[in-house]
Amino acid sequence: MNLVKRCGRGRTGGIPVLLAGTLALASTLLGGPATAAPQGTLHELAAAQGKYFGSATDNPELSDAAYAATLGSEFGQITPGNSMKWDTTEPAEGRFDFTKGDVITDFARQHGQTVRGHTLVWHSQLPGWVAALPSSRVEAAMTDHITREATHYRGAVAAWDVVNEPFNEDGTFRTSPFYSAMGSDYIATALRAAHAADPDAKLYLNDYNIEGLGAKSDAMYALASELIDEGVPLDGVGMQAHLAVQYGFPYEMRENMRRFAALGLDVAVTELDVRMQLPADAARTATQSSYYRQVVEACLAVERCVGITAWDYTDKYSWIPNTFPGEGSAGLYDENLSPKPAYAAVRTALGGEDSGGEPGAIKVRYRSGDSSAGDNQIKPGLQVVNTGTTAVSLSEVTVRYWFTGDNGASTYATWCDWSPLGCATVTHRVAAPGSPSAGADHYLEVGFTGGSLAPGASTGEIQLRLSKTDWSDFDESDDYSHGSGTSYGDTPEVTAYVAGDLAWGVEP
Ligand code: 9MR
Repeated sequence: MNLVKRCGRGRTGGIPVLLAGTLALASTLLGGPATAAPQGTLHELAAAQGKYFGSATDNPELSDAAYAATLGSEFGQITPGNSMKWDTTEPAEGRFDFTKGDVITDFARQHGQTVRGHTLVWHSQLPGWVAALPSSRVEAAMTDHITREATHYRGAVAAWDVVNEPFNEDGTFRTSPFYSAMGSDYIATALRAAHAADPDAKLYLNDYNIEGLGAKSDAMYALASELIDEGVPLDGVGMQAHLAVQYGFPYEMRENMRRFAALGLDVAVTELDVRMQLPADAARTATQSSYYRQVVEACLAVERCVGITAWDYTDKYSWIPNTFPGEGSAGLYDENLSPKPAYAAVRTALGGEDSGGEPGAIKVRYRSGDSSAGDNQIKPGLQVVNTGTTAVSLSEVTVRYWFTGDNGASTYATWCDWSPLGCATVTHRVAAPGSPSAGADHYLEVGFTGGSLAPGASTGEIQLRLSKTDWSDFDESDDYSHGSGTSYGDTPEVTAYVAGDLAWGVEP
């Protein structure tokens, strides 16, 4: 059941914003524990934070009942991947066909979703007749196209990608029939025509590789500033966010969003996916989850970021394998429509529980690898086990083994002697808590550079070792986490954390 009622068009991007805090309130009214993370769909979780969470879709996919069910229930916003593009809506000059787009807006209406219209002016998926026009006729053709389409969808489309992908990678304007005919003025002309046709729609410029700071986003920033100065109707900038694990996360995404917001613009993540080289392995999957999480965190951190749209939500209908041979697995759901670790990461980032119930359900098993509790080394053996029903991203997991330094140097050396994951993926260091407690004035902190732990899976034994740099002896017998058992057992005195939150054990 959808607990949240949608209100009318909100200030934020013209996309109806769900009542922030409604979920928290409902949970309190229903007697839920005050600390419990909210349940709900991705969109409900986003809406509780004043954002939407949406997905692209396309007409052929809607006949897939299982696909359509999740599209209709989990997402509060949809974008037609193809059905509102020029080649579909005006395949021949003056012959308009809105049939496919209407199917999308009908679906949205039936499911209480908002629609981002995509896209009015784009160099691609442009019918041949536009490119064949003499320059002198391009402006009229463009304004006519915009006027007819934006008028048709008035009231059904909350925000338009008026101009899509106007820039080259180096920040110069991309050549297109529109640029060739009108220079960069075509952008202001297009925005004015869209505003005249639908004064209530929020009007966006949309592009890829503008998520981080860089030459291309600088160009978009300069263009947006200029349009605003000239009083051109521009409401927002769409960052497509077609990310890839092999290319790194966009540089300073949050800061980049903030500078557009400071111009008085909304920002939307419009086409999010995170592709990888196939086959997907644990490390790539974990990196993907972390990219999805970081996008959500960036959007949550910037008030004018109105929402996020996945392009599309499932690998079953992703555009990636056709365009990037050998790459894929870019979506939140797999080809069988099952949520992937990235889905859990997004839920968690939105403030929800993962679908396993417990946020990052893990436990630690420990044994002492030490024959003597009074020598100059401590040798814990640790295993982290996923006790939940969804994968846990190991890069978010840390484990603390608590001990006392006793007398002698207070600097330490640490080693990973063996791990089936490879010691290169295991990080280790000694740190001191803010205030020492009995048996615990230091802890050995163990982490992971990447990887993913499937439900029920264990990291296997990680053999660790630490000493003081002056090699003086320890007295381990009073250490909080120390045990003398030489076979593995669940050990709450060795604590574990997911994304910094205590997930296992009892701290000293
Ligand atoms: O998802 C769309 C895919 O089905 C089409 O084949 C493709 C053709 O260019 O366009 C895809 O969507 C694009 C979007 O309109 C603009 N940004 C890039 C997207 C991926 O190509």
